[in-house]
Order: sequence, then structure tokens, then C-alpha cells
Amino acid sequence: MFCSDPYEMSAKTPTSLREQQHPLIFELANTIESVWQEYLPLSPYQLPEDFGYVEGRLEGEKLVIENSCYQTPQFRKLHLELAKVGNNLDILHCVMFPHPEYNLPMFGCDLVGGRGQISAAIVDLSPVSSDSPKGTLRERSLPPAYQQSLQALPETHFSQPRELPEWGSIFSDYCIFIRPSNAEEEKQFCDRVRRFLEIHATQACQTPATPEWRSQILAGQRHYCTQQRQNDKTRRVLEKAFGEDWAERYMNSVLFDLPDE
Ligand code: BLA
Repeated sequence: MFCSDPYEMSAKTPTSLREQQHPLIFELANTIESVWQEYLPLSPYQLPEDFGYVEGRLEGEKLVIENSCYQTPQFRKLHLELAKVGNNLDILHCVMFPHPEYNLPMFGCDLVGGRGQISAAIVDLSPVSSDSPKGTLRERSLPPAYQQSLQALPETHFSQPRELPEWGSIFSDYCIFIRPSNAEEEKQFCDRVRRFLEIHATQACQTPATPEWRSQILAGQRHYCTQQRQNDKTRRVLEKAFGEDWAERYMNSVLFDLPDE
């Protein structure tokens, strides 16, 4: 069906925003959802205050945000967000929050681009705990099974690696943060995201609950979210479109929220 207003269309069909975004975002959004559907027993997750679909204005341009959220026995929240600011800025944001009863890392992925070029592509499995139930935040490391699987992945080659900001100390040695410079690098990045997700989903389903680790894991997740909330580039986009209070609430309750104690 032809529709003259793309935003009107996206309000009706939840998969349509990605069709108006950079092809790598379209590809990654489909990849993430297909791995989730193939490997994980998904149930719906209700976002607070009906944050599912949001529209605002940024410097006269329309900002559209489309969220999809699920949960599973091991994951408190699987969050995929697509955002589009006019014709200038396309964003994919994805975080998988494990229940703190499970000693699992945080999967995070962010793609930011516009006018045909992705400027930032980042993916990581970030550790939240140490290798003993009473360890400290400083000793964070990925569980051994993750390290083995990640080490076994083929090497990647990206011509424009990017430097992490200071708050990025939460990321692991396996983190990829680049500006993809051609279609081949875009494909390599997308393949790497798929491999991270497959490792994560497979491991998660085999990981038993360990309540004696809970407080350490919770502290690790809290640290992860506290650092992510310091990303001024994300905050600025949200503040300009929706105001400071809204941006603060959205960052704390949708993008990087924490479970109840
Ligand atoms: C960078 N994130 C950015 C940038 C923008 C956003 C505009 C700058 C792009 C650039 O430097 O080229 C904006 N990102 C958003 C917005 C949302 C979003 C508005 O997700 C949501 C509505 N960010 C994450 C996650 C990770 C992440 C999960 O949300 C990592 C796992 C990382 N984004 C991240 C990093 C940068 C970034 C490391 C670069 C920050 C810098 O260089 O200072």
C-alpha cells in the first residue's frame, strides 16, 4: 500500500521504521530478532508508561522511537530500540538484561548513522561479575565458557577502529567499536553481532541460577547502567527532542533501568 506520510505508516506497522533506516540497521534489527526467536523462549515485556512508540521534535525535525521488548526465564528484559531523527540520524540500540540470579554478561549493541554512513558501530558482551561469588567490581571477568567461545571466533579486520570514551571502561576485550568503511566491513560487523548473540543465547539457556552471586551481579549491572547513563551523546539527542526531565526518565527507566532490589 502506498502511503504519503512515512510516520503515519510506521505507527501502524511495527516493522516499518527499519525499512526507512540505513540498510545495516535494517539488517541488524532483523538479525537480532531472528536469533532471539530461534534460540530463546520469548514472552512479551511491558515498558513503563507506554514508552513503546514515541514521537518528539529535534531542531524542527521529527524524532521517532520504536521499541520492542521481551523477557525469558534467564533475561529480565530484551530491548531493541530503533530511532530516526528526520533524514539525518538513524539509531539502533539493543541491550539484553539478565535476571541478577544468573551469572551472565550484558549484551549491548549501538549503531548510529545518517546520510548513508554509519559513524559508530559498537557491540560487546560486558562482564558484570568476578570468578567467585564474593568478588569485587574491579575483578570483573567473563565466565570461562564465554571466553573460550569468543576466543575461538575468527579474527576481524576493521580499517577505522574508534576510541572508547572514559565511561567505556565497562566493556570487555572483545568489544568492537568501529566506523565501518565499506559494505564488506558492515557485513563483518553484522556477522560478529550474530555470533555474539548465538554464543550468549546458547550459554544463557545452559546457565543455572546462582542466588549466592546475586548481590555481586546486581552491583555489576548497576555499575554498567551508571556508566552508560553518562553517554552525553545519547542524552543530548533525547533532551533536545523531549526535554531534560523526559530524557532523564527515559534513560533511567527504559534504556538503562535496574531490577527492584
Ligand atoms: C555514541 N550514541 C552515540 C552517538 C549518538 C548516540 C548520537 C554519537 C555517534 C558518534 O559518535 O558517531 C545516540 N544512542 C543514541 C541514542 C540512543 C542510542 C539517542 O542508543 C537511544 C535512543 N550506547 C548504547 C549501548 C552502547 C552504546 C547499548 O546505548 C554500547 C553497548 C555505546 N554509543 C555508544 C558509544 C558511543 C555512542 C561507546 C560513542 C560515545 C563517544 O564517543 O563519546
